[in-house]
Amino acid sequence: MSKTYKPFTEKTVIPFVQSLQLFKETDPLLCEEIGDGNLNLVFRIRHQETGSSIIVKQALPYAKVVGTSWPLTLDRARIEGEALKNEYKLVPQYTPKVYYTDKDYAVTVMEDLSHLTILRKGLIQRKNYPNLSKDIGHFLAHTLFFTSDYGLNQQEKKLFSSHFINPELCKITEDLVFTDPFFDHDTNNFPEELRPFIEDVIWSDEELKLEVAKLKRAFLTKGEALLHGDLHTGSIFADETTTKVIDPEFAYFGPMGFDIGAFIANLVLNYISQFGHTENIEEREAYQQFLLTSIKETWTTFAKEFTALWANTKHQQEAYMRLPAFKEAVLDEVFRDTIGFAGCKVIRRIIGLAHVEDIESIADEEKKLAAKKLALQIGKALILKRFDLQTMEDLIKVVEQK
Ligand code: SR1
Ligand code: MG
Repeated sequence: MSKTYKPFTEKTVIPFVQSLQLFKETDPLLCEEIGDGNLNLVFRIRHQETGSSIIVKQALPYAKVVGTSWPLTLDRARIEGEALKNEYKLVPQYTPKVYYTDKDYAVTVMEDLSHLTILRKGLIQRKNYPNLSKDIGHFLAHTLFFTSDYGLNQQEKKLFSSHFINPELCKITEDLVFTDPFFDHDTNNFPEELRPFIEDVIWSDEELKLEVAKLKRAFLTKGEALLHGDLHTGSIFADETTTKVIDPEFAYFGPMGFDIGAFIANLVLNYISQFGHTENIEEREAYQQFLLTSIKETWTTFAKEFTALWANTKHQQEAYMRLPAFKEAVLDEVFRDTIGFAGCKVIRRIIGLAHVEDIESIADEEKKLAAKKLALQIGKALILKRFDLQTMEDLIKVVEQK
């Protein structure tokens, strides 16, 4: 029998976690709602004496960032729970442990990662993340390979993909990433001073629109692997040694390059934002170098790991995998998709509904505007030049030369 959904409050969530036996009834518990994302409630419940804590994430039946006028399926909580469990099976070192899920209450109860920092915030503060790119490259290779037809049996993949039919969240991406920013749409959100630049550089460019249409088509039709679906730097917790990926509620079977491109786009956005965050040129350049190296290493780690998994006959699910040229062809296509999707993701964060703190927190208004223009130029170049670039060094040159 289904239970009745109701959004929890800081008070009502406590008896709920007690009923799960995650804490005792007599435990002194403190609860705080800490959700700062666009969609959900996030409660942290902490034992005041032992300090042990858990997270209860609950989906709201609408998009929090807009309000009740934008209804949104609660099924995304089930999808997130299933995606997290799958990721935990494949890459436990990069995944929070899930303790409990409940699709009626649209709840995921999981490990508290508050000892780590949300990566976006750390990058804005120019924190050091020596393991980040290797960790994310590894995360991407394993989650994508083992849910693709190369690492997962064709029958199992087809059946498994039925758990991740995610039409409403995919529609958000289709609109907010691939469509609205490329037209004068009412969901867009940008300062009026930027309008002439957007009209000139983005909206009036038919060649650009054609390439974005092709990338949107890939997002709509290419069910290569189970994606995280929203792998930006706000979906990652990290410190100098540990990296954890959270929030896969946008998970669906899509093109592998979409996840890789999302992560790279957010490093590019942080790179651009650093022009507005510090006057200290040496410090800025050193950090920007770290970001560019991280972009390169994310791809090289992904490609190396993916190649190793592919070469291991124990994992091979597809007859044509024995052709070395086939792997090269697959990786080449993923590379081009990655760059194109990264370009779309950069542009959507400047013109579209949802922005990033990296850019928005630039204090100087002129520098902020300059950063937005630079981001649009880089995003556009990535989309248009994706078939000319051969390596991530070429992509880095595009970012540096704009
Ligand atoms: C209405 S949701 C806006 C954005 O937030 C999420 O993190 C996704 O990126 C989505 O596009
Ligand atoms: Mg999210």
